[in-house]
Amino acid sequence: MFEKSIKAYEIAKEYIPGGVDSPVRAFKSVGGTPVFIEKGEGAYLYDIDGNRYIDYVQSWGPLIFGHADGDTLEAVFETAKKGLSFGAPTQLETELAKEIVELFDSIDKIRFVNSGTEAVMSAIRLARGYTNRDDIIKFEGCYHGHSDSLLVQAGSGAVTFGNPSSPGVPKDLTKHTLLAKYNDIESVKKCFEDSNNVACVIIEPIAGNMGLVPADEKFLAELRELCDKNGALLIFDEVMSGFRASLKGAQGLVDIKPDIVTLGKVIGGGMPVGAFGGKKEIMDMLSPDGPIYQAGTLSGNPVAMAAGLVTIKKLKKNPEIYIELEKRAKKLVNGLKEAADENNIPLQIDVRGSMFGFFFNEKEVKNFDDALNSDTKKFAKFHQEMLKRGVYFACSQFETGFISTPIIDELIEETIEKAKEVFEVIANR
Ligand code: KE4
Repeated sequence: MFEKSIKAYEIAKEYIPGGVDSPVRAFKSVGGTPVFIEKGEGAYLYDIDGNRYIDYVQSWGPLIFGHADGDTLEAVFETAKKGLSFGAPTQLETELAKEIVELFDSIDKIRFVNSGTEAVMSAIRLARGYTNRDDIIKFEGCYHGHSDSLLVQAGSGAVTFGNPSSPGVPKDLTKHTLLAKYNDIESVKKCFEDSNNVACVIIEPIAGNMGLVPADEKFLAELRELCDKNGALLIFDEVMSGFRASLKGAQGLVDIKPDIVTLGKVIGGGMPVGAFGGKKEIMDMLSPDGPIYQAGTLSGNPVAMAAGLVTIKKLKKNPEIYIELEKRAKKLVNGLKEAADENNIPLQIDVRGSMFGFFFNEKEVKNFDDALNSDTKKFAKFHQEMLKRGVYFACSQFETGFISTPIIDELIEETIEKAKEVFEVIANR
């Protein structure tokens, strides 16, 4: 079933560390060989062995209209014919910026970069420069890309200052990153007691990197108040939830306004795009008008802008898409839950717009400690068995799934039928 992928993986590992260009793709937490993809079409991925999968990863979120969307490809082809990149301003950047600014009350101005990591790294520098403070607060279990200040794990004991979570990240840097517990406002207050030098708090308002764990609205409101009280900026990292949880991401679901927003994934329509935006008085601190430096050779390149523009315009023209995608997401997770219940397998499920998650866990998951109590062995078995049956879920318990427009009810029903088989296999092991 996977012969060619197995061979391709061996060869890839000779030239690329771990055989992949991003670690999660290596299937380390679910076992087996990552399947090498030949092509994507609508709801489906096709691997080099000719297997077809219903794809609930959708490139980790960007492809809200599915693989090889006709409108997006046409925009890319037409724009590419005029040149791939100029390193000079184009009106496409202004057009996409305008589409996003008009949607978000919290964004007066926005700058494009090439990844979510770059967006967050730049937003952190902007917050530090604007407040003239060095410390930041992040939450255990939230992932914001791989810039040094954010590769931090909880320090020992009660201290809130973080330690590097990866070699190569200087302790001198991570001592400026304090860690709080998601959905726990007391832990944030503790961080503000431990530092009077906090530039910003950064949070995924709907966490998608510990599995799907939405923040309680009350918690976000208290977070907003705490930031105001302490003169710190609030950054919503909506790289994943932006245009996925709703047309306005988490900000379309809760009435809390951040000072800076980071975006990515869907705004590139499958091409490399990240962005960070916020109030004019903050954003105007950026070079060339302001003193805070940030730059990028391919930032705002016309081909990526064209892909993002056609995607955002289509979403804005059809906002009812989100109601439909949420219905399908709920149909999927409710079907999984029913099948798991029939086999006495504990499963926690949740949905936010087109995002869905499920934990092999006895209790509701409210933070990273809860998430870590999940049965990752059961998850791995589920992933492997579903893959063999032509269903491609995220290859880690600590990720989120996505419904895109070509994933229609019939495919969700097919997925649920296959999950029933797999839960029986798991229950009878
Ligand atoms: P990128 O640098 O990978 O484009 O974005 C980093 C990032 C920032 N903020 C949030 C909330 C994110 O979810 C991400 C990236 N998400 C992961 C998926 N869990 C990307 C997949 C990967 O690492 O390969």
